[in-house]
Amino acid sequence: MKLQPIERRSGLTRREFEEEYLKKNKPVVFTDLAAKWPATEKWTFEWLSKNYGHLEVPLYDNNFRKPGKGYLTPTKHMPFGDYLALIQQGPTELRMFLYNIFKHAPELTSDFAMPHVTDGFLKNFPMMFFGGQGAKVDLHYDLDCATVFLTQFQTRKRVILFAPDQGDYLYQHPFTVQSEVKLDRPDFELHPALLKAQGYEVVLEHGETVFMPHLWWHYIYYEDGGFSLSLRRHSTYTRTRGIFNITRHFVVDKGMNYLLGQRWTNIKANMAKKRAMAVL
Ligand SMILES: O=C(O)CCC(=O)C(=O)O
Ligand SMILES: [Fe+2]
Repeated sequence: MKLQPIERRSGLTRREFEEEYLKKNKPVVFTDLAAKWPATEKWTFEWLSKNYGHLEVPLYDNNFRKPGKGYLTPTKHMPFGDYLALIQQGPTELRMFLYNIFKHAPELTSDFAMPHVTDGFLKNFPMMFFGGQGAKVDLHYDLDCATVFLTQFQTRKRVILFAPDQGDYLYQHPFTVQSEVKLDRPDFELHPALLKAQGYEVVLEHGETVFMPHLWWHYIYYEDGGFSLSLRRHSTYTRTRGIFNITRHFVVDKGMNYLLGQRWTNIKANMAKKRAMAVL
């Protein structure tokens, strides 16, 4: 497996970004896209806790994708303030996502702005992700196929990306957006094709934003407990493709998981293995 660093750029104009990165589907890290946002100063653990600590939030551990009854359901709920204290204290795999904090705190949306570097941002879909030190997001690509601008706050987060054409080396599970490999402890005996995968890597610092082209694989590791904001963008193509993926996910994958449980996971794993064998 070969990972090259993602380029860091500052002062990118719209024209430069669109020509050099967006049109080429090439990732980049903006060091200053969020420089003028009030959020970069204001959103500290203390401030969030003081103002929104009372909100009851859903949390997930790494088992939320395990087949069966608990598939994609939260592990527990807790007041947001307690959760923020927990991720500041030390390692925990508990993450908070799929919770629209902006619905409960709409004023937070005035602390950032849609980037000027291109069009098509979904103004109504900002999302926040929280995790403790050591938390990880297994390798996947986003179901809605949007292009993602992920901005990191306060602490560091490692992001590993692979282009869509690397799917076979990554043991992609058919009918889903999930890869079989665990990038925190890669097993090259189990997954020999992974050795051939070529990707990109960066450790995002406070205030930095990574541009992830649509359909790109991403793995995320919380170097420290912290949080990010994702802003999403669509083109006509990504929107159509996204609707297809979402339908497939809910109809095929959730349906088969319900019917077959662990057997469905095994079937997907076998198909992933066959595809990887073919590219070895
Ligand atoms: O940063 C995270 O915790 C998850 C981010 C992610 O998967 C995404 O923005 O699509
Ligand atoms: Fe994602």
